[in-house]
Amino acid sequence: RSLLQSAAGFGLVGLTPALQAAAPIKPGAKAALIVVDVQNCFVEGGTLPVKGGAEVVPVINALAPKFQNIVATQDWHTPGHASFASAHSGQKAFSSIRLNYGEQVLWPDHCVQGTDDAALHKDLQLPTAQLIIRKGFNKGVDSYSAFQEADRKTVTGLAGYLKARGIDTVFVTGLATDFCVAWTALDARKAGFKAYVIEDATRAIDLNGSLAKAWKQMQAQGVQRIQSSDIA
Ligand code: VGL
Ligand code: ZN
Repeated sequence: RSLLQSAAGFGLVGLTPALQAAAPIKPGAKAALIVVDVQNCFVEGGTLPVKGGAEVVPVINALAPKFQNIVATQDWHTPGHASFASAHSGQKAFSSIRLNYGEQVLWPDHCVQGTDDAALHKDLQLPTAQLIIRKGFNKGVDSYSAFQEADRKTVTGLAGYLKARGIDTVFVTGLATDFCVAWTALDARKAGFKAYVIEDATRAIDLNGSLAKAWKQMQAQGVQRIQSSDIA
């Protein structure tokens, strides 16, 4: 036996949990799939396209039949919304400014209420979804999270809705991993839910390291990072 083989042999006991495939997760009556912002604006051809954004559609469509509870969200901005660079003179998209509630990334005009750009992706199949929650409709306040606006005070009502229906666990999917998905998962934890992010059912914007930062924050808050193949 080489030194390496012995080390591997002795190490096996300690390594076992990492080597074992985790048992599949079966979402029950107390779990909800949250499908975040799978809208035309966030896929190729939209106003704020996320690289590979449309690739989440078949993954989410395959997950949907495994859930008894499904909530979809739509980014739903007013024209001239405070999160648009165009609403601030001299500001460029993807830069950052301070608004009265804190730091705000400025985006191209996107997901304006009632436009085709803001519609859910046409191939998204969620016939059993029970609630569509719209967010970011207050002109002066952004809302990445499906639970709470960026002022960190105004709630959307989603936590109350889920709790009233006995739901204690959320599985977050959609766009974008590092903004609306991450903020939704983090606020789910804050509101006392068990939270998973299904990584291959998301795609990221990744602006100045935002994706790595988001995963780090999520891990620190107990959000579990899983793959769609982990769901039974
Ligand atoms: C989002 C930027 C601006 C998102 C929404 O859905 O992640 N990102 N508005
Ligand atoms: Zn937005």
